[in-house]
Amino acid sequence: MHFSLKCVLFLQALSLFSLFTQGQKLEESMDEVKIEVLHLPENCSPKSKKGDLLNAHYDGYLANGTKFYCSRTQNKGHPKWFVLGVGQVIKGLDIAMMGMCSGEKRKVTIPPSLAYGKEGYAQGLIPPDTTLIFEIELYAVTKGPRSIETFKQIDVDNDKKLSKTEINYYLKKEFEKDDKPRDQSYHDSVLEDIFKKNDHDGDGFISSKEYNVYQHDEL
Ligand SMILES: [Ca+2]
Ligand SMILES: [Ca+2]
Repeated sequence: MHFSLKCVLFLQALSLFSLFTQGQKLEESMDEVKIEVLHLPENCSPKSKKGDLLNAHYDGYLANGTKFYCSRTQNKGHPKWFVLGVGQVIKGLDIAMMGMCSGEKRKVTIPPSLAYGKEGYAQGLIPPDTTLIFEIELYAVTKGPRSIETFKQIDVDNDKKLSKTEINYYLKKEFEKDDKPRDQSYHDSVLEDIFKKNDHDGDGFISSKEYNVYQHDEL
């Protein structure tokens, strides 16, 4: 199969990425993620921790060098946003991206038990028992969307629920912090995505209960 086709197929499958990893039974394993730091900025802080919202590009390779994933070809080349340590990505990536700062680059090797295990993924694109290698470039480490500090910060009128206006304003400020310009349509799609995933009762607000699904902070 031609590489680019493979990539497209995988990207389609990848939209199920978070779904797939949620509820996935991880086997107990002593296998470890191997981390090589390729670039470390002089000022390396803050360092990422569980619950932080990260913005990163990453390329994925099989051990034989075949590239199976490329975040740069997805979503108009915008780096991906995800919450660290909550199963939005495979277990190995959650481990591999801890303690990482903005601007840092890592090459990480993830054993099958912390990736797609015995079953593999995407109809053989990732075969069973495959070790995966990712090259990661981290652009931003921000306080996670699920921290109590962040909730209070977003909830400007202090009514214990987040309106679209409040979140829109917060996102705008966050995006202004890094100097990579983003167009309005990207901004809108992030906002829409946030409500689709979090406003479970559909009332147009994200309540503290809806917000705090990972419960690593008490509201
Ligand atoms: Ca509010
Ligand atoms: Ca709601």
